Amino acid sequence: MMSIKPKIQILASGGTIAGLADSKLDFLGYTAGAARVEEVLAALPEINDLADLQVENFCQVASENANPALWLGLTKRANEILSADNVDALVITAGTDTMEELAYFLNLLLKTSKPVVLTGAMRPLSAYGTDGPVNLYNAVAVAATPESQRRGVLLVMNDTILSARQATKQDSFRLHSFGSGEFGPLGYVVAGQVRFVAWPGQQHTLDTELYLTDIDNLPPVEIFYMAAGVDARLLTAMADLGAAGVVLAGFGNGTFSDAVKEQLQKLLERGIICAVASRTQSGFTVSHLPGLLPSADLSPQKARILLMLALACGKKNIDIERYFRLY
Ligand code: DAS
Repeated sequence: MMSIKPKIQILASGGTIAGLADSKLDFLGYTAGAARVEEVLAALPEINDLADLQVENFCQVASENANPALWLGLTKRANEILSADNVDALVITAGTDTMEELAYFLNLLLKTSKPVVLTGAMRPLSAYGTDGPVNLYNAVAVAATPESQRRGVLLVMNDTILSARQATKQDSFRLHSFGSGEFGPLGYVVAGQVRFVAWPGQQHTLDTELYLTDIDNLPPVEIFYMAAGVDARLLTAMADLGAAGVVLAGFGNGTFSDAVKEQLQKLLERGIICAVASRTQSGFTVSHLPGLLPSADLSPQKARILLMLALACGKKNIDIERYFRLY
């Protein structure tokens, strides 16, 4: 009997998976996003056994140059692709430096139950032992699996399936760079064999109250990183430069110095929405100042994404506090 393959669209946005250098030993100084995704696929004829693929090069950037405007454009295009009847799932290739932010951004805004999988690489396409082609193969295998539906946006790197909300880049150059800390992976994928072991714990995609149609611009939200003796006046500088919100990467469970407290109070009086995350890698935060919103267990960089989107949708403190717990 003839098997019907799923129709999967690959949307490429650059990164190391499309990185090229003159030397096969150049693992660090290559040009990210130099190749088109067709060049990655050329190394992978077996991928066509998994799915009927369509490809689109949305952009070719190094993800350190990504920004909310680019993420908004990518999200709009992804929503368009996912709404087509002839597309069963979407795979997005991206740079790993800000992949966790893009993944969470999509997780909050895409309105679909179809699988959406992000992948990239730690070694450029031109290097010995590049992980890009096998990561792409595994990402397509995960996207082709009906079990991936309704799990929110997934991130596939180094044989591991992670939730967009929890995934974080936790190593600067090694292949096992991505993890989810104490939350653990959602599953594994080895040479295209997929095994899920968990569901994401928070609401995502169809279940969030954040809609792209409400969003034209994202208000600026900055991160202030606590360190002993840090100059608290920099918080006021952020506000003076136009920040609509500030995420404090606090100590421990969300603490900060008296000097920072004084500046935070001034920001709150000016109507700037302030949230507190933790610079620790696990656990949750509490609010040590009235009006300061605890980000639960979101990292500072993901708390910033949620705060930006909530502010863009015109949400107020009461909703944003709820979103930090639910999303
Ligand atoms: N600089 C990196 C980026 O594009 C390379 C990578 O890891 O993809 O994010």
